Amino acid sequence: MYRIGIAFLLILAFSCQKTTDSICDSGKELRDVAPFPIGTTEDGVVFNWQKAQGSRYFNRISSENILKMENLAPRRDSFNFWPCSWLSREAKNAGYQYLHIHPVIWHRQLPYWLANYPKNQLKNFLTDYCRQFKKAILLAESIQTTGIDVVNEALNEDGTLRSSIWMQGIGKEYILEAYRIFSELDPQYKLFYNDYNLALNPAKLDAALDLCDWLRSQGVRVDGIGMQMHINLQEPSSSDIADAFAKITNRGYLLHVSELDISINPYGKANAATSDLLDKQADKFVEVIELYRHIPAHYQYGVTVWGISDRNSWIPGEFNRFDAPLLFDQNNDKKPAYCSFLNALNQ
Ligand code: 9MR
Repeated sequence: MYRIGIAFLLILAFSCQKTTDSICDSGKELRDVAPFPIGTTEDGVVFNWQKAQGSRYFNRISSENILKMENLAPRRDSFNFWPCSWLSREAKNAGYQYLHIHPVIWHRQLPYWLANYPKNQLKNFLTDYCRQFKKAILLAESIQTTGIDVVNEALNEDGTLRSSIWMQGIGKEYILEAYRIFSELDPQYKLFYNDYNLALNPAKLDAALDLCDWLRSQGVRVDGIGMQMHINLQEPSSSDIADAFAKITNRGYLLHVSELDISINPYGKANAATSDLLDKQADKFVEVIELYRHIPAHYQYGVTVWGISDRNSWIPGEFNRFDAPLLFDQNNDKKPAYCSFLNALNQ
């Protein structure tokens, strides 16, 4: 009886040890355990010539701002593609493995001079820009470029095409032209259509899928959909996220959770990150990862968190409110969400 009691206590002690001993204390980080590439963005930091921080935790980097058109075509008469090779080299030196190029054609962060550009010459400009960008990607091979957001945010919330400068000057064909040029790349470069609110708004997701199907029917390559996933603690719900993931993969597209962050203060009512909010945020990060892990592995292009520390998040500046949507806090310390995220990736 006495022996059985000791054995029972030992088993109990061992199992308690196992539960408290989560992967978080093991020295392993996200990139060590993730079954797919796990990305971040930090060119807010590296662009200021500081040392990159994220490669200890993440193995893929997305270009946050540095490869936007305002930087690559700053003057009307010349392109400036050096940031492409610079980022690829810096990312490699910092210890990243993969680069995701974001974005080629977008309606924001355009060069100022483009507003007065003759509309009837826009198509030639777009063609030339895409060709030169494609060449620059091929030359910038310090680390492997795994994917490219060829067109970003072309859709309105009701699923119609956004009336951007590209739509106004060229029409829907601008999208086809951009994918046509990038389709010439070797298929190892995965071509994405990237947009926001795709889980929250099924009409917009359907429109994105229809757009990509249409592109494919025109003979160009579109490999995947980037769901940005700038989400919050309440929305979208777990079942909305699951439905969106399933729709995308059932239609035969790779899925990139491309700009994940989880606002804890979407309505601007909080002014501090309470432990209750941080725990809820951790749970929501886990929810996303668990759902993502359930899609077939060959559709898992990876999950990218949109920044490292709350200090560099785009949200407080853009919406003029307090928020803390990322995995590291203002002091670059890990938040509760980091450990939960790590454990969820390690399942
Ligand atoms: O994170 C980017 C931020 O630093 C910029 O100020 C902002 C300006 O447009 O763009 C942010 O990134 C956006 C991304 O390129 C496309 N999806 C939405 C992201 C957040 O606005």
